Amino acid sequence: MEPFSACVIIPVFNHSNHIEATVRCITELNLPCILVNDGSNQNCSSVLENLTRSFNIHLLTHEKNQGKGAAIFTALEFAKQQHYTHALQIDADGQHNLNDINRFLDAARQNPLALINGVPQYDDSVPKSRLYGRKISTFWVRINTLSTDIIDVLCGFRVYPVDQTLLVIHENSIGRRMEFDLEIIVYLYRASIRIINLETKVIYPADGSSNFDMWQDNVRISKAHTKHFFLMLGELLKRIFNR
Ligand SMILES: Nc1nc2c(ncn2[C@@H]2O[C@H](COP(=O)(O)OP(=O)(O)OP(=O)(O)O)[C@@H](O)[C@H]2O)c(=O)[nH]1
Ligand SMILES: [Mg+2]
Repeated sequence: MEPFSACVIIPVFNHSNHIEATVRCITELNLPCILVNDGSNQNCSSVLENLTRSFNIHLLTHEKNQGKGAAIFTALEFAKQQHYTHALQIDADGQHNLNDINRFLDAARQNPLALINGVPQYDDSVPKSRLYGRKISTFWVRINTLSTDIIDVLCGFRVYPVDQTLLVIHENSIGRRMEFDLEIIVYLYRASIRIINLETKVIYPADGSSNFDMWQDNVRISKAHTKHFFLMLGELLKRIFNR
């Protein structure tokens, strides 16, 4: 069996308030850390540059903003070049529970071919609109996979098996913005990758900011659900006619 070698990947777009604490924690855990500056503004870019002086991290840069999915793709390609077998994805905005990093990596170590998927446990800080949006997404994913195997599709805290994930990205047309999180997990499921759901606390820090565009990102997410609905329908019909 291939040896297990994990890194942490962080897509960053204009999130500078919590990134230092996140990077500090990851490096204290002795984990390699790959940041992708996805065309951030001057202030955030300077904060990220400064981090490379204080910590032993990799900083990759998109000159122009390309989207969260594009940033994760860049990070995964780099992780593969560096021979990491697994990549733990975490957001830059301080929403995720750093104390869960080792628990998620342990699960990946024990199940190296699976995707370890974060299932958010919110406190009262969560905006209601985001909570309802998630419920709708979960409903559609259950229909589109004809299963209840995926408990949440939008959580940015998860561990990818690098080779399997890149293969699925190369073989399919996957959105490069916020719809990436949901599309990649559905495509991995369709490629028979086991999904292991683990609960993790997610908060909305008082000084946090979201780049989630309630209109455009929700339209992208709805389009992705519609696409996967028809893919599911096509496969269902194929199965019925091939009987
Ligand atoms: N929205 C957005 N985020 C990006 C982009 N590129 C990288 N990111 C990073 O992706 C992560 C998630 O972004 P957020 O704006 O917090 O979106 P979210 O966590 O899904 O939404 P909230 O639940 O409202 O916080 C953060 O680490 C961002 O810095 C991009 O083009 N757009
Ligand atoms: Mg966020």
